[in-house]
Amino acid sequence: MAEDVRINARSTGLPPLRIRAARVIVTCPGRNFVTLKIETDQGVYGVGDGTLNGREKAVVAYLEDHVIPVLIGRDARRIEDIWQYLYRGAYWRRGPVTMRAIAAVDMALWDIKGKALGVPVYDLLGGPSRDGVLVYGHANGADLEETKDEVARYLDAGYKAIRAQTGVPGVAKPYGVSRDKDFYEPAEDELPVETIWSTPQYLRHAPKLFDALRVRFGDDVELLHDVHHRLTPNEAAQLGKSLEPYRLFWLEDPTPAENQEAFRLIRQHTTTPLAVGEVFNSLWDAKDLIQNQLIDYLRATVLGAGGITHMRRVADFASLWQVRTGCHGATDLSPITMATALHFDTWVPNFGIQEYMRHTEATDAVFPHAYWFEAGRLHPGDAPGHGCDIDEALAAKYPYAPKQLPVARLEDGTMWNW
Ligand code: GCO
Ligand code: MG
Repeated sequence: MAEDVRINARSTGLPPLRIRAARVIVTCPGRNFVTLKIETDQGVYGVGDGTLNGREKAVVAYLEDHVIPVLIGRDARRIEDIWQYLYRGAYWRRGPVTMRAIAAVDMALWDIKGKALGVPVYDLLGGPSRDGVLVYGHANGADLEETKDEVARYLDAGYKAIRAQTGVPGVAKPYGVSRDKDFYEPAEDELPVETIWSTPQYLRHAPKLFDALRVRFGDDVELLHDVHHRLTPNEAAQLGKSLEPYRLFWLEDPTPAENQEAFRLIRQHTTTPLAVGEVFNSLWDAKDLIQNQLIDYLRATVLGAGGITHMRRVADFASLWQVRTGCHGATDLSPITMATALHFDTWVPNFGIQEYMRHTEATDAVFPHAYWFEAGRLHPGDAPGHGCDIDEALAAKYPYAPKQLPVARLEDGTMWNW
């Protein structure tokens, strides 16, 4: 008689991993990061990122007051059940604070499960779909000449895809142009810096940037550009049309996306690929854009959109309409998010590209990680879990410093979209 090989329906191959403690670590190695550390009774711990640029303390309070108390004693193996508990149990569903708190828990739980099983997270998701994750870097300059030189520098560094942002004549602090060419950090001051925006100046200047870049670098380099929510739908249609000769990889955030229907107007006038979603926090923010094929890339990521557990669903839904991922990866997402996103990127079938704004050396020291850059791609490494940790002793040397993102006004003083 063959041995009874029925598997106990409750066994997962792992012993119960009871959550015995969890705490939030806030550190500011040049900019603020919010990290959740979850410890289990088996000695395995995991870390997750909960950073929300300019609103970090809101996520800290949400985690400390409303999440950690309900985590203690739960089985860390039950990633999905804990996600559903925190999402449905919140009652006040969705929103950037709630979903980043859930994301911090989710990243930490996937990290724990990978460590407990001794496998990298991408193997838990279904294994690699690619060798290395195509990334894009951020070239920016005060004027066309400096921007061209910065693109050349990123090409020399091995990037295959480069976002280009440049100064706009008559606009004092345009989006995406930084003093430090390697590290772009917009949240510079305790109170929001007021910037002025001129759409007419911008619409006249943007095509000149990409004409200059194609003349100097030819067609091989993938060029991206971020409009950063500054245009009306019709203005975005004008811009998309004017940039068609330069074949951008994508035009990002052309107009605010609360009204997903607005993208239909842009789509009617231009074939320039569109990317949106770094400010989205759930599939519901993108559902109409995806199913009406109004975008080509979705910028939501494991931090903003509730962790791997939700991002898998978002990506699968997007794949039905051939929308690809283009995860947000600015410096205000910690190396824990970058590490976790790279495991997601390594697995996800409808991968597009990963943003890669390098962190400072101080940040990389606080968050030691397994991922590395080579020939225009990031590689997650094969450490168990997501491969990123936090050096708590070093983190403690960088106390929280209140910072806020800038705001934007039009030249007549009208509040606008930063
Ligand atoms: C990007 C984003 C950033 C945001 C920043 C806000 O495309 O990387 O637009 O530059 O402005 O993440 O905190
Ligand atoms: Mg952006």
